[in-house]
Amino acid sequence: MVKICIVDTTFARVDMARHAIDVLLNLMPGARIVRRTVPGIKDIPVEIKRLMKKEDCDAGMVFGWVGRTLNDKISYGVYSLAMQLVQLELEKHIIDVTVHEDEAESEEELYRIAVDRARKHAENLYLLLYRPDVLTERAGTGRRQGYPDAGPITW
Ligand code: RDL
Ligand code: RDL
Repeated sequence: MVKICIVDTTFARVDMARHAIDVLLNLMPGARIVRRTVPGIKDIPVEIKRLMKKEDCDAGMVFGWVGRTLNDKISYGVYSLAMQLVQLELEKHIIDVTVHEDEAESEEELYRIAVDRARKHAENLYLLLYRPDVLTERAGTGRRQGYPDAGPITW
């Protein structure tokens, strides 16, 4: 039975994990999901690392929301690097689903980006675990999460 650890934040303005869990359980009906929530992105790396070890999860997903200010962007840089280190140390994939608040002006568009990114990256986690062949088939096809696919460049 596959086990997926999830950490998200109260800082986020959309409950992205809920949408990702919906996709994960559709693709992997037997999966066990363990979820924790922390205040902000800088609290995620230690929480997900501890949870992955304690629960012996096979893979993880983290959900971050980055505000519009320079301080927020610096926080994201620190967080993102820490998440890479956690993955290298655990030797397990932890998909990073992050929405930057300045990706869109309207709340409607931000919501659409957040849900689409969460759902598509949940599928990506399934593919990383069970269907790496499908990802290889998609190599070079300009896939995007949160937006329509950019598509391939053929020349
Ligand atoms: O450890 C407590 C906080 O420092 C931590 O929760 C931070 O992640 C909070 N935080 C910031 O301090 C900040 O400047 C966050 C952001 N920006 C941000 O853009 N998104 C967050 N947290 O999730
Ligand atoms: O762990 C899931 C994703 O976070 C990871 O696949 C990222 O590499 C996806 N990604 C971004 O989040 C981003 O802001 C990518 C880019 N930009 C990018 O420019 N090129 C990528 N991925 O290959």
